[in-house]
Amino acid sequence: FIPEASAALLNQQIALEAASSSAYLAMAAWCDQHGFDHTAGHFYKQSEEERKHMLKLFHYLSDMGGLAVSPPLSEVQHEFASLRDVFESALDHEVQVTESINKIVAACRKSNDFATENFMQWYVKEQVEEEYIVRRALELIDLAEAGSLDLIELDERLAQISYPA
Ligand code: OFO
Repeated sequence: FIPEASAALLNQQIALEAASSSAYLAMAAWCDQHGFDHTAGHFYKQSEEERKHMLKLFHYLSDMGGLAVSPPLSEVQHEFASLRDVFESALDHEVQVTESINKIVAACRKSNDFATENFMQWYVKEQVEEEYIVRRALELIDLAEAGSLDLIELDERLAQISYPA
């Protein structure tokens, strides 16, 4: 059993994760086109991850007896002014996702939906990692702009960032 209100929030989150997957696919294409092959690889991987995040929610909602909705395709941004612009957009996006997840957790607490709250804790932790990776990417871009890294090195380093567990 899942409360209606939780089911509606999870369907919104499913749509947001699907939008993340599409947004990162477009960022991968931009990076590919501008010679940042390794960074493109990072975004292709990220796009797949977001689809997994979406499916995890989708299965949870279905398994709890709710109706999971396959989200319609939304508008996707394909043009970026620079690599910095790509990562700044990615950070804005991740912060929006974090806020949405926090809202779901708060709503679950209020309605005593502890099962969904517990399920959503995985996403709370995941967002800490995802935001870290994009912030670290922006720091590396700062270093490149200050002349400490060339663009080839930057491209390689961007694809190697991992969360310090
Ligand atoms: Fe699904 O974590 Fe990013 O958006």
